[in-house]
Amino acid sequence: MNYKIRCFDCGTVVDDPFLDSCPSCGGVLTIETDLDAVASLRPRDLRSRPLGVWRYAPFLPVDETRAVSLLEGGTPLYDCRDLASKAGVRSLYVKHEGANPTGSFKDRGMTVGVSRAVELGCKTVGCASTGNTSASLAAYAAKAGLGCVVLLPSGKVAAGKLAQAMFYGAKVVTIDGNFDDALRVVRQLSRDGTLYLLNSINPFRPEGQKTVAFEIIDQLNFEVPDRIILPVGNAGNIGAVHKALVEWKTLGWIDRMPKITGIQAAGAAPLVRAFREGREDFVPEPNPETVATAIRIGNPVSGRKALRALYDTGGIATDVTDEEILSAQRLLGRTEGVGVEPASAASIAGLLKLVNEGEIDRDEKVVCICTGNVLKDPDTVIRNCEPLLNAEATAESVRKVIGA
Ligand code: AN7
Repeated sequence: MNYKIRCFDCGTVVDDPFLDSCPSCGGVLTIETDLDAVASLRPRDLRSRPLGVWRYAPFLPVDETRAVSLLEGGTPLYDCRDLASKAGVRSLYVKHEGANPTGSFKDRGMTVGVSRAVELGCKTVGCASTGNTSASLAAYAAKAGLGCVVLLPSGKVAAGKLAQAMFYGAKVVTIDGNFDDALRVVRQLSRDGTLYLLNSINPFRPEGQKTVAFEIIDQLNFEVPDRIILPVGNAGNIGAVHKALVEWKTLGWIDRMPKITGIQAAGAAPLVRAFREGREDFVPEPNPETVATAIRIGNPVSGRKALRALYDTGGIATDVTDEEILSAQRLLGRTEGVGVEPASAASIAGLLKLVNEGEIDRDEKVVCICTGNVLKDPDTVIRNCEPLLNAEATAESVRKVIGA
């Protein structure tokens, strides 16, 4: 595939593959897909390949034959009828990204990002992370035989994610600061050549993340949903979903755009504030705080892409409290048997809130993207569920404690 690396803000074409922002304006970079190169394709041409990221190889800017893959994507799209009726919408689908190889949506971007690193001949890759990016990068670096360095905000990464990064053999560095501080430092390490940066500021990452939107449309047999709701932290994913839909709309593969709807945690919601004021730019939140540590981010690097996605599709952004997040997480688990981590449940919490407020029409067909697996953050689950029951080793004692 032919493509150009372009500045999202000023349009400058960037040749140096190691830059992490626009040399003219400092803006965030994006890949310009050459849609002429895929214009003769039809959706059915892709259907002979298994559902997953690499079904969509003609839309990805790396050589498929040298892909570093753990068979990512191809995640379930659940038709959640009981939850739909509880939420009060016509139909509700949940895209369970926790079913990816390392348990989060990050694997879609990482297969493309690490393939790019190999293509460029890099020896060491790295990222800052609230947890999932580090877990994913560590696994793909292991698969590719690359060194891996991850910078994590000290004390604020869920146990499952920390365990994964350590397990796959990355050098795990905890930083005295939050995610935004860690990202600032890792960008310096990238500029001085210590590592190849694989945060979503690297435009190859969102290219892989586009495929979640392709899959949703594919799984719905090209019947476009009215709305796609997803949690927003650093805002890589929401911009990627938008880019995917624009590409297929441009090709005529879909005839309309779903309203893209972004949900942030109330303590880390700079983009929601900007959206409410109708601004193209946002003011960072200096002290982000939320139980959903995955999206505990105050200065989203791709924030401008997120705002564009919302405005272009007539979507909405809103924030949800920690309580709303935890209660939506339990509701999804106990109604549908789908276990997601707190940040992912923000999309469900946002749906419930926006239906109640009358912002989402009860006649809509909605897809919620749930980005990570419940096992990522067992401590939060255990803290927020009913306490364990203990019994003597007799049937009588068990009957008593379960109230039978
Ligand atoms: C479960 O791992 O930023 O808006 O460093 O782990 O694309 O940032 C994770 C983000 C949503 C937000 N849900 O996605 C990281 C990191 C889960 C996440 C998000 C994240 P973006």
